[in-house]
Amino acid sequence: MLDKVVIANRGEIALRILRACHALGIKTVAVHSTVDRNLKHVAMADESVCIGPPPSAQSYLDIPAIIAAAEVTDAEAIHPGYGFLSENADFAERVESSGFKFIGPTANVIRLMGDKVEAIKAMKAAGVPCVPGSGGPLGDDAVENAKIAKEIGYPVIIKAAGGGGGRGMRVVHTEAHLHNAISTTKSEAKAAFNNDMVYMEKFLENPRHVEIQVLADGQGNAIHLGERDCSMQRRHQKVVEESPAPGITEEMRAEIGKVCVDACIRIGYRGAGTFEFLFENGRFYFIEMNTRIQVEHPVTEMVTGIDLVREQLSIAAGNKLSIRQEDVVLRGHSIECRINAEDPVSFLPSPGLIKHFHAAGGPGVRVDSHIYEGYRVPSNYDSMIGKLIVHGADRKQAIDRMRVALSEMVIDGIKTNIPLQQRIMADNGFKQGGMNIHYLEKRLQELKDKAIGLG
Ligand code: MV4
Repeated sequence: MLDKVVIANRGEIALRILRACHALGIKTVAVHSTVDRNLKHVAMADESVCIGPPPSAQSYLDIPAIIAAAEVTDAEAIHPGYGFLSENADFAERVESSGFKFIGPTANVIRLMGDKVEAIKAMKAAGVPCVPGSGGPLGDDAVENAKIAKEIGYPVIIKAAGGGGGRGMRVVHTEAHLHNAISTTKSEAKAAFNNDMVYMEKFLENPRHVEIQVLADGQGNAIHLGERDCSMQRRHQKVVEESPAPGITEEMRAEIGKVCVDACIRIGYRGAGTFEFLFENGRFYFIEMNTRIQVEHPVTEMVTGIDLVREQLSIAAGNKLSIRQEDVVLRGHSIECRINAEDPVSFLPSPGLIKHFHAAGGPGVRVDSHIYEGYRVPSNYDSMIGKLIVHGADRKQAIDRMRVALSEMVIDGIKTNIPLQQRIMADNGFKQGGMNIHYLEKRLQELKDKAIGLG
């Protein structure tokens, strides 16, 4: 097993990684910005290093500072968590060339998946079902582009190759708007990602977001751990996630799961990863792959009983996968509610001092959070302050447990989205399950228009 790990992240995921390390007897190094010196995992870590001022660019994104922290503490590996440097191929490369293990895939695989055009090409070649599209970057020939769009059929979506996660996209409904949409997306992509490459896909109007979790050891072995439904989102920020996805049969899961596993082996994938699909009319369409541990990984852990961060650490230590596909059994249903320090109506961030905190508890209830009474939520980072995760024998029991858990949770001093989550748990569409990616935003708009409650 690894000897000592630098946790190159903050908040709840830094704490999650620290717990997995300590359970395996791995020593931990917390790196933190000045404003984060009171983070819970910093107090619990074997060692800590302050790497810079509050702005992420000068701390959690400062590659030399993080590598220097690994050097001075004589660490063996670096875990990037999610966000920050987690999908930065140059970071992975510099970690490895400095003699440390990067807890994730190789830099080349991160780079491949970071270029959405190349990622789709690789997945298509591996037999993964993709959205009908241009199959490559768009050129400057307006006539040729119009021909591609006509073949795909309107509406189409123009996406930046360097984008992902909802950044740099534009929907086009008619040929009259195509040329302008391509030009605008290109110049925005150039400014945002320093890469003006764009591609075209058929725009799916009412899909669900369903993603497949995989684990691979980079030694020819890979497994899938079923799917998560992440359709409950607002402005590309997931709000509620669950596993299994309502309506996905065992046969569908086994089929798409095997496709993802075969693709992992084909591209030499290593570590935990996620295949993101749009799911519409009973079919899966690959859109992108995430090469990191994700925020919503706990719902998969709850239904499989597999500790994903432990597996990441084991794979990075050079061990072969110890779990066979036939040993992966999905049991019951799990739901995660993200808890954000924000106004539940305006969604504006609400940083500040936490005056009282009581965590929810009881059977099948898990709280992944770094907050405590007296902790001050800084304004410099993402507003997510934790996740409430429940498990139940079935979806109905999971919703019931979440409803009770949300009502037990006390976070005083700042505003949180707990009231919003309570309304979602009581909403008829959510209770039915299988709502599409537009459902929450539509419901919130109705709420504004009519000033009525969800449900
Ligand atoms: C799409 C799509 C419809 N058709 N691609 C947004 C995030 C990025 N990962 C891909 N996204 C989308 N791609 C095609 N061909 C709709 C979205 C989309 C979306 C996807 C997943 C979750 C939430 C979303 C919200 C708006 C749009």
